[in-house]
Amino acid sequence: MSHTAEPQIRSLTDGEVSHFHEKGWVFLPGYLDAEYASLLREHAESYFGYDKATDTLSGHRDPGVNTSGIANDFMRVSNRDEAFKQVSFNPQTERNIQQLRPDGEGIRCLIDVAAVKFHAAIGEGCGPTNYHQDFHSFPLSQALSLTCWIALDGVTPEMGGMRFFEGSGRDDWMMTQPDTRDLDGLQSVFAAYPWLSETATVTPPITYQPGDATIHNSRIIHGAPGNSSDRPRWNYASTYVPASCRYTGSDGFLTNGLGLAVGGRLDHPNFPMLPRV
Ligand SMILES: O=C(O)CCC(=O)C(=O)O
Repeated sequence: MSHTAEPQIRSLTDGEVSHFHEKGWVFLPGYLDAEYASLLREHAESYFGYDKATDTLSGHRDPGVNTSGIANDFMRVSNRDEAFKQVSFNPQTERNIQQLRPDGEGIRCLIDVAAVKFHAAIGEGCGPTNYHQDFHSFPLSQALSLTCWIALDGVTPEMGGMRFFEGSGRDDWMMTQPDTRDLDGLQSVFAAYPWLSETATVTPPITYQPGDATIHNSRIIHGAPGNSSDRPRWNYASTYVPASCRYTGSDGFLTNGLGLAVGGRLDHPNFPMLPRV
């Protein structure tokens, strides 16, 4: 899709960087300018076949869209759409990620995803995001990847604002994954990992304005309630790793079958470097 606008992505404050290091996540109000967030939402609406005026699915959905009970997503939308690419591969994004996870060799993007958690009237993809840690999906020597999750429209708690188990990433334990228990509620997580109640505090579901973002590390337990509102929840999430990280050879849906050398770098077109200035 074509567009002419340039995204305005702001830098991080010292307080935000400290919060991330201490808590494993950080809320970034006004991270991307709201106008550009709305532009991305419009592009996403068209890929997902959603007509805002009538609040219906038009039936035409891009073949890149995957549907599930939890959310509908379009992985690597930046390969198709320059407007998304200008955010996930922006030099300011590189500077921001470097502040949180410095690497002299640079930063790679592992995956970027435009997603929508629809509302009940649409009837699909409105379920809760089960509580999980991300690093199971990424078999890398430096497990601490970062995900930047940008709201493309307002997100209220009822729409499924993200929640984080602050403190859950500090200890040397991990959730089993995939967890056969249905960890879609806070109580089910505490029941499965009772010691968490002593070490972790759960944040309330976050309210986002268009362009607000959170960045979380891949060890923190996080999830989201389902969308019980009457509006879709739109977001764009990109996951970054330090370029010096190496492939461990373990199972991972992004790395399986790519012919990556165990112990080698992620030199593969699926994992491009971010530009530096
Ligand atoms: O969008 C959500 O509800 C969850 C996203 C998530 O788990 C992630 O970005 O790591």
